Amino acid sequence: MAENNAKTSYTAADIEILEGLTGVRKRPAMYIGSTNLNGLHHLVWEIVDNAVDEALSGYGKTIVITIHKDGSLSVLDEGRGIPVDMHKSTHMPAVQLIFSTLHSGGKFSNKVYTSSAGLHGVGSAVTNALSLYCDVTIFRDGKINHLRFEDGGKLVTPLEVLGTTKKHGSLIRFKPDPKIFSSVEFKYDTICAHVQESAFLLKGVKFIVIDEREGKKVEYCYEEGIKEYLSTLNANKTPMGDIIFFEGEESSIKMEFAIQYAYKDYSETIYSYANNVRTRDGGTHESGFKAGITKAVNDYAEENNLLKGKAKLEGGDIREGLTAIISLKIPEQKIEYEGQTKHKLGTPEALTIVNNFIYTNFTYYLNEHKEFAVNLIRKCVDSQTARIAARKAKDEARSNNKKSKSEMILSDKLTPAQSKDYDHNELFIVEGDSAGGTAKSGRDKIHQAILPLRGKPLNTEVVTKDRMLKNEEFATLISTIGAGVGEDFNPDNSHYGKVIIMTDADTDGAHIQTLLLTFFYHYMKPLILKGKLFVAMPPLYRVWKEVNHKINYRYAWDDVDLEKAKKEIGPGYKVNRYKGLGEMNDFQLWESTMNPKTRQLLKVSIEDPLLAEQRVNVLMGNDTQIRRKWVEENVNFNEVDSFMDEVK
Ligand code: TSJ
Repeated sequence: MAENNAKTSYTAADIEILEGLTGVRKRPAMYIGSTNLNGLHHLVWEIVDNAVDEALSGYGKTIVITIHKDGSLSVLDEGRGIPVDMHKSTHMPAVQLIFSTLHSGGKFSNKVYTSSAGLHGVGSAVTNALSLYCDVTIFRDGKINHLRFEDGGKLVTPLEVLGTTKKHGSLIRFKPDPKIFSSVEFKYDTICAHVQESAFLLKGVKFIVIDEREGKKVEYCYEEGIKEYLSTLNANKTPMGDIIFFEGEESSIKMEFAIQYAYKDYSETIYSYANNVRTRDGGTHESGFKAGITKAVNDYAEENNLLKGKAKLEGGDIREGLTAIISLKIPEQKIEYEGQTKHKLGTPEALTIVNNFIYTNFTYYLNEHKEFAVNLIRKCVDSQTARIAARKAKDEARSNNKKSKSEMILSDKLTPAQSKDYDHNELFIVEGDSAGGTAKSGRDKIHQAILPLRGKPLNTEVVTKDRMLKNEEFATLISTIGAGVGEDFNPDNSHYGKVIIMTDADTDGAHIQTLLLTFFYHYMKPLILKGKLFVAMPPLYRVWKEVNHKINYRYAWDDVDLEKAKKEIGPGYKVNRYKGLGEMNDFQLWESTMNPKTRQLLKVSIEDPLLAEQRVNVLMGNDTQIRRKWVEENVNFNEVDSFMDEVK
């Protein structure tokens, strides 16, 4: 309406805004991490998070996410509607500012607990800046308000009132710009997995995901929240006792815990969250949780004379077979993270609060459930006994200084590192003997070991554990890493701080990578969870030019990078294309792919535990039809998608 868009001339604010959004388009990765599929979906999370925040504040119980046929995506909530009132100094409606200025979020909200999933804390403006269009409809105060941006955030339809309504809420529809992203195809499965995780954490909020391209639709709504999350994770296990659930609040920190033990399970699975964002590397809340459980179990065992003269239980003894979900809501001003990313909670208060809370409540629970308590302590003592026996056997093997049979097999294949500083050693699993040879002469002999692989590894998804163990390649790999396998695998015993898969950048290489990842996922999952498994990124090109008998050169990792490299080297450049690792000489392989100072590595992560399980089964299982369909729909080997996570 006229009075709402009475702007006729450019102001300083307009110019600032324009520059802000242009900046996002110039350096999108700074705001969304990357311009691959991960980055594309960041746009979605950024928008959805706003709707989630509104629901978290108590407004609106349903959020609808729709992938439209034109490649756009919309998010609809039933909240109060984004404010449309005029902002004083800029003479712009608040909603317009929200979509056109960076970091404006805080100015318009006084929320206490906000989710902040975006790695870089970016705003709706970033999504707008990276879209062909962004269409905003707000149902508020009985009116349907509308405005529209096009071509990277240019306002083409100022705020107008389209009619009246009894509804309230916000509807945002945007279409990502293919000039920015390597792919603009939203993935239904990726969106579902993320949304399901949010739904587990937001008790009672209903999420609907619709894919109009293929007529698919799913609803996620969990009245029981993280309890249902845990029962989904443990669906295929043999539980020991019920799901234990605690919730409480202390100094404005709200906490929820779901805990369950399982028989025949020796792994420890803890998923922790702060303000609905996964804290993948744990932090103070997780440490407090572990300390609380350890003390509660030890005190109980001692008071009831269940240890019978044995030593105190270690934390690890108590956590074998444990699955737990920890969810904390921490007020904005108290939230702190460790490191650059938001993967590790740093808030010191969370440690003591959680520790005391868990100690008190778990102690109470044990006293109220004697049978469970006795079973649990028996299981812990078994773990303790096994741990002590394993340590003893290892010490003996070491003092005998004899090589075991498996160690002898590996000795002629493995080129070991000279250092015994395991944490700083790196194992390169290399495709093919010839690349293995190059890697052997190019490596840092002190800290890098090379294990060449011949041919395609066995598909461990479709064979039994016995057959896998008889396979020479895997037997060698297991003894090389030296930390056991399957239930007995202990990442703390790994002979390498980093295990790096290095294959050619072609489809065969990608297949080998997948087969190895499948193996690690099934038999050495804790290695992945501890962030010790990586994929090397060999460059695809080397751009060079001779100037005054000197060669200037630079490697390039993809086609976009290649264009940059050509510009940097300047007219007269020549390009080598590497079809495989074998086409590089030892120095080139070292400086481009192996040297920690110059290489690019991808850390393998299990972004979403539920989806990862599903994916591995679909991709590697026996049902070739499902598999082919999945591969056709999802696999893009030119691109690193959410199965992995970029580090350097
Ligand atoms: F729908 C959506 F998910 F796409 C989306 C919803 C996207 C964006 C960018 C924002 C929202 C959104 C924002 N939903 N609800 C709100 N609420 C507010 O911005 C709001 C409403 C009222 C008040 C108030 O104090 O009256 C304050 C705020 C922050």
